[in-house]
Amino acid sequence: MSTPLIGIIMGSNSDYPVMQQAEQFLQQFSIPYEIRVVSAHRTPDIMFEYAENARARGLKAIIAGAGGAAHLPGMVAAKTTVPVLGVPVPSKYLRGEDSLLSIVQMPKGVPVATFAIGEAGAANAALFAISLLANDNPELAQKLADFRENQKQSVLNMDLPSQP
Ligand code: RP5
Repeated sequence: MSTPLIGIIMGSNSDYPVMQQAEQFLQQFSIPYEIRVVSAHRTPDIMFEYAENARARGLKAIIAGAGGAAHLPGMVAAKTTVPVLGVPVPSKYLRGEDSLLSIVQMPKGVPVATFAIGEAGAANAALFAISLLANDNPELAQKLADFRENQKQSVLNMDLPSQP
């Protein structure tokens, strides 16, 4: 695989069923990516090293998913100017609302683009990362346009049980 352009990180392998949605979209659009577990509170030094080296390694965006007191995206953003896309992972007791608030309420000056809780957020984070790459890549922009057109067609083809 060529040099990764997008990094997917998550606080635990228990986040993978959600973050897999992001991975699937990067695969579908043939985007070189890497994916790994990086925990803010259990491997803080590795998290900082990952963030500090991200730009020099050629990453164009980092998709960071975490649950609970989800400080991973914010702490990564604190150590890099590569865009960080935060995905709140559903938590056991608060259904991910805690994750969402932890990620979205960044103090002014260090942004984290925050997505929806769960699978939709992971998928949309990947699509957003792809759209960033498409700014400089007309072929990729066309693939995104095709994807949107397919979505449109699937809605136009929707049947309802009571339709005559
Ligand atoms: C966070 O704690 C992870 O992002 C995960 O969502 C949550 C629970 O982690 P595990 O106990 O499943 O490893 O760090």
